[in-house]
Amino acid sequence: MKEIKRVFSGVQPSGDPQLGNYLGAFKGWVDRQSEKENFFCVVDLHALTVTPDPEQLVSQTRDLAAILFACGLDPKKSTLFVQSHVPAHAEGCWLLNCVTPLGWLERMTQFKDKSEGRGSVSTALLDYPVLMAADIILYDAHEVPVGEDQKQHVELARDIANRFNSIYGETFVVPEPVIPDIGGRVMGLNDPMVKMSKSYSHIRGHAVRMLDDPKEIERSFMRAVTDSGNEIRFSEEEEKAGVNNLLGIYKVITGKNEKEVERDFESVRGYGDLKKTVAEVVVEELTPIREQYEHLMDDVAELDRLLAIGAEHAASVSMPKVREMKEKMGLIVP
Ligand code: ATP
Ligand code: LTN
Repeated sequence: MKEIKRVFSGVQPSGDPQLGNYLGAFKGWVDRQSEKENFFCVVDLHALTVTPDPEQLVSQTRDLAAILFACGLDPKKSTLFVQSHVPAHAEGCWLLNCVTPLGWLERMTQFKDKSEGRGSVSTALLDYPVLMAADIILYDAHEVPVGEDQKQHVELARDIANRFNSIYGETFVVPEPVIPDIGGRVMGLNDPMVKMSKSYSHIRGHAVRMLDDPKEIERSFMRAVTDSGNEIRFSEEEEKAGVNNLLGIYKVITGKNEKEVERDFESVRGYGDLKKTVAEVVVEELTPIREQYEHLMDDVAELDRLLAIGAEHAASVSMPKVREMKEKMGLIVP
């Protein structure tokens, strides 16, 4: 089995990427890309589970890839590719379906949340975590950097890897989720009890979108829901969730610890100034990313070329793994 530690993570092209994606996932991917061998994937097949508009899916897939490069993913250090460009993922998913008990999938909280209230959901929505397990284990990834909301899915990937290994013999590395302590859960600005999410980024005041211009970002923060008090401190209390969220965002971006953050706001009077300061650091962080994104989108052919190189490298790792699975499972491999 592989000696070098591998990292795998993915993101769905399911809407406008938002600050939570950046702080909970992309920033950490970029900051640590020199340490290990990295694979990052725009998971368009996962996005299909909720039947998006085809034209929108095309543009969201390119946009997301460009944003990831713009955040600083370096093709020399990280392999970035589009999931559907590497057939091993869909094929591996089918093979893993055959060892995954249905009950494991029915228990997934994301499935329960996403199917709630819908008259009918696709089979693919239920199967979503098996495709995600294939993504991860086909690369023998040791580490999966994700936000808190994905922990249960990575644990399922561990269970599936263990099950396959115990039926067919050692085949997969059993992956570990790696969750950042605070950026792991950025909350909605309109409701600090709900996770900021790109599927809700069209709802006014919910999310800061990564490509919003500075004025829009400032407006979103100024509207952020807080409490009726005026104490600027980290807190687990439900009432302080809004302020806690703003401080958490500031903390991850500045890289300061909680004491230093609270000290920065010691002499600040009222939440208006807190919101303004947090908006400023976010604007400073996102502006170069937006500019680099615009630059990359000026040459879509070059973007597609980079993604094709990524897919080729990804396939060179995952296709042999699928072959090994097939042989072990008793399929004739030509
Ligand atoms: P969707 O609304 O389509 O589920 P999402 O915005 O929740 O999208 P995903 O594509 O599901 O984002 O996730 C991409 C990565 O961003 C994952 O690692 C996920 O854990 C992380 N992430 C998403 N939202 C947040 C958030 N609010 N705080 C921290 N991390 C987040
Ligand atoms: N379900 C993940 C996206 C995802 C993923 C993966 C993350 C698909 N495949 C593999 C890590 C590893 C989400 O963030 N919603």
